[in-house]
Amino acid sequence: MVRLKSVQIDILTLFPEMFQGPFTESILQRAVERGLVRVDIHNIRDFTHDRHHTADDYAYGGGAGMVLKPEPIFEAVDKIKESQAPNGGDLAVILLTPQGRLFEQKVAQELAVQRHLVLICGRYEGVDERVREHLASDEVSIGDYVLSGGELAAMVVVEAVVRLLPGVLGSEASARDDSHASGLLEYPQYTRPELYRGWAVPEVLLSGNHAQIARWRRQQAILRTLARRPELLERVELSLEDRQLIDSTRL
Ligand code: 6GU
Repeated sequence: MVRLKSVQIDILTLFPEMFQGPFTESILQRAVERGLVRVDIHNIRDFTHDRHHTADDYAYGGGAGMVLKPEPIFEAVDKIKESQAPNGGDLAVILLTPQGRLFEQKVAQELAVQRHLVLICGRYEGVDERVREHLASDEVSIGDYVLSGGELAAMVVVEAVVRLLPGVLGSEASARDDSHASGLLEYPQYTRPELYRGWAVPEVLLSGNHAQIARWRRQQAILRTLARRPELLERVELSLEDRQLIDSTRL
């Protein structure tokens, strides 16, 4: 068996407790136990030096809302760089912010080849601009809606990235066939019973004809994507047969 090098993920947050539940469940926990990934949560407040552990302050120029101070964030990343560097010291520092680039499967795949990720959870009101300019190598948002902080976004990123790491999922095929992995939504899935409340499983899936099943699934994935997320089709490589199927729905 090939020994897979573990991926290191460090998360900087003001609310470390938020990560307790989600990170001790299911796939992620298993990946950690198998040594495929290591996740360390750091409290930004631990890198403050004043008596009150001040992590935020008023905005210069005025206005409502507090701004995360740069010093504790820079110092936390410095310490991570010093004490770790287990993977050659190359690390991607990602700021979670609604201003970031949209997190899509493509971005998850990009991050999944990194050996060391540092995720900084911003707060909605703001992070000192020098963090973005001089510390973060990337900024990511999980969608066009407002969260109070980057914590849930960081969990989303970790979940999406970790399941792409080699050895994490039971079968490599299940990640490959996922909705969005191919650029298409996933085809319909059925399990037993064959007939439930009068609703039957499509005949083709019981046929044992693997070529026909693959063809049906491709068609279903295309039709479903066309119906629900037509804009996704523009980015997918389509065969002549795929195009004919799409054209036939437009008649
Ligand atoms: Cl990464 N942070 C916050 N605060 N809100 C968001 C987000 C991130 N992504 C979508 N909304």
